[in-house]
Amino acid sequence: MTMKRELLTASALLLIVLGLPGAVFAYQAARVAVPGVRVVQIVGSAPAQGGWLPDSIRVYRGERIRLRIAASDVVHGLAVPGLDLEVEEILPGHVAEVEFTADKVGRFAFACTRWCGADHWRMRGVIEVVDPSNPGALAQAPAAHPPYSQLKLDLDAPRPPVTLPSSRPSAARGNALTPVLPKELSDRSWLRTHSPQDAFEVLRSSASTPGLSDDDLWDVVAAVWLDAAGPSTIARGAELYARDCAACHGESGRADGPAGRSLPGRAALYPGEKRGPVDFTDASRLFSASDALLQGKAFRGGMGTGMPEWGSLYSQEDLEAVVSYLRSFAFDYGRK
Ligand code: HEC
Ligand SMILES: [Cu+2]
Repeated sequence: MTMKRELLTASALLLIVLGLPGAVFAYQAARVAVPGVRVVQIVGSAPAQGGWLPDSIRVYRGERIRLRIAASDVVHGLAVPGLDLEVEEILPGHVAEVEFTADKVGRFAFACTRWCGADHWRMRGVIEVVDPSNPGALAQAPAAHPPYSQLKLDLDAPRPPVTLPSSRPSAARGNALTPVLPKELSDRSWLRTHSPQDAFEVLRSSASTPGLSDDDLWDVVAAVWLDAAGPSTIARGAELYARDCAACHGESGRADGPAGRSLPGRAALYPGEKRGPVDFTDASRLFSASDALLQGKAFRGGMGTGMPEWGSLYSQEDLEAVVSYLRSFAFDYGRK
């Protein structure tokens, strides 16, 4: 017993003797500039006050960079998805730091991740990593070929009409019907490139679903969509949606977010169409669009409608996740 206590005291002493100078050195190391590390200061303010300053940062490949980020007004967050960097919280009056090695050449968009005012989504900037042996050449972003451009989809074309269900299609009811599915509906790539209306039509003309009403078939379509996305993708999409989309499209997808109200919306493209964001519970619109098309809209943005582009910030996986989540506004996936 005493033996053990003595050992504990001795090791505590040892920790103090060794640990104290270590702590002091660490403190000093944090205060003097570390050779080989370039410090870049950024100050964030809500977009109406100027956004990020600077919003364009140029570094050389191979440099070790320390971002020192301050907030001048309210809480901001900063993410550089292409460099896998994120600072979740930048409190006014504090300095947040993050360090990285600029190991790949390119243009990497960054954005605020905290709701900081009506124009929050405009709070963006870019870090350009240039090749030190050819600094004059503009860094080339790796070309993105999202599915919609490979498929040559016209994102703004009028859509075919939808056979409207009488209520929100329920995945649970669809699963309970246990239909034998035509082969298209168990093919992921078919599902990604076709609309729910296309799937409905395949089911309706299939010999394997006799006796099912149109509403039953819609329930089956909801079940198929839920199954193809999977719960973890939808959960990831829900996080992205809450962070980046709900401000305009609304928490329940009904286009009633505070930042969306005064936007031109589709009226900017076609006179007579609705102003403001798209209502994701609107089956007559959402069921005639494929996931690839909706991902394309989110990738490219809305050509003067007020819908931001997300292609510079989102990976293809992010786009898939957020679109699989926004399907749950028109399909009942069993959430509250
Ligand atoms: C600043 C407000 C705003 C934000 C933030 C916003 N949107 Fe939009 N969104 C709009 C507006 C306005 C439209 C209508 C214009 C259009 O359809 O081209 C729209 C349309 C869309 C459409 C087209 C739907 C259709 O049927 O064609 C999709 C998909 C979409 N948004 C997805 C998203 C996603 C995903 C996010 C978050 C990552 C997001 N939006 C964030 C304003 C916004
Ligand atoms: Cu912000």
